[in-house]
Amino acid sequence: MQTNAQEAKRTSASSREAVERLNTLLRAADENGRPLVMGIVNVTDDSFSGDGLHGDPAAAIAQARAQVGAGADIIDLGAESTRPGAAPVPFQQEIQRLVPVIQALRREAPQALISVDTRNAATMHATAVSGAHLINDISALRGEGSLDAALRTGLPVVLMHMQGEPGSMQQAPQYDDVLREVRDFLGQRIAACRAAGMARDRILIDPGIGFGKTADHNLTLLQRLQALRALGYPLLVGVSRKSFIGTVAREPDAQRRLPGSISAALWAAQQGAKILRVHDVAETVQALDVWQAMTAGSLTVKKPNDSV
Ligand code: 9MG
Repeated sequence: MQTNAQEAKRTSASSREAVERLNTLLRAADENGRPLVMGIVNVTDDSFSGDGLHGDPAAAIAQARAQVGAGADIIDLGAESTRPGAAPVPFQQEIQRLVPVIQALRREAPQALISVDTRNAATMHATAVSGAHLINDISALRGEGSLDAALRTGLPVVLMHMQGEPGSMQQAPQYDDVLREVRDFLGQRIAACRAAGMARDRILIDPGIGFGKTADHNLTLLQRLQALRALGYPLLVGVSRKSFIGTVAREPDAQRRLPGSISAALWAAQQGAKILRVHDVAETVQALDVWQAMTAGSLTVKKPNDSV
């Protein structure tokens, strides 16, 4: 049986390793001129994007393994649906769904970093102890106790912009100036994390495409990603199968939005996104291979994991 002191020491060593591994991959991504790929694995009941695995850990493990095989650098595991209109999931259920998947991935795909998509402080703690490497919080650590919990895990965090709550965020999103408001919000959340003692190299930011935004708001943000990069933190962008793609391409079926998703992912890469969050890993990796070779003007395609 481990004492609290032993557990704290082990957790701090593994969180230091997580920060180092993520930053090594981000540096490799910079050197190679291509973003990292984060595969989406949803252990949820939701099947809006055709990605819900009905809370089945074995299916989640198989999907994550396949994504790592297809070239994902990071796997983002979520147990609470964040699609518009979704209801919150109790943290006990979230932990119950996530922990077995994290433990299996640590054993079976040790080369991949494991991200946990959660807004709950208790889930942040439990999944960090189980071996997660990154916290992806769509509410940018504004939930009760979540900034403190994330801080104590020692893990890197993704701070995402969202207007409102998933249940109602798409009802009437409104901004005077979406770019300024998203940039100011992210700046304030960075400042809150830094003031609480979080190191610079633990923070990533995300404009939150589709979270309390119309198609026009999303397009403005994607057009001006450079202005968010100017905040000085690595930018994660998730466009995969999102509704603005359906609006632009007149495609109501989320599962038929792969071409639009790849087009938007390459645009984000061109604007300097450092991590792309995607459902279709193999297809996105192939698109990035060709984009990278064309950018370099040579046949050399170096992937982040080649250099680490
Ligand atoms: C959980 N989730 C769904 N969409 C997302 C996005 O665009 N970014 C991040 N960080 N998480 C997301």
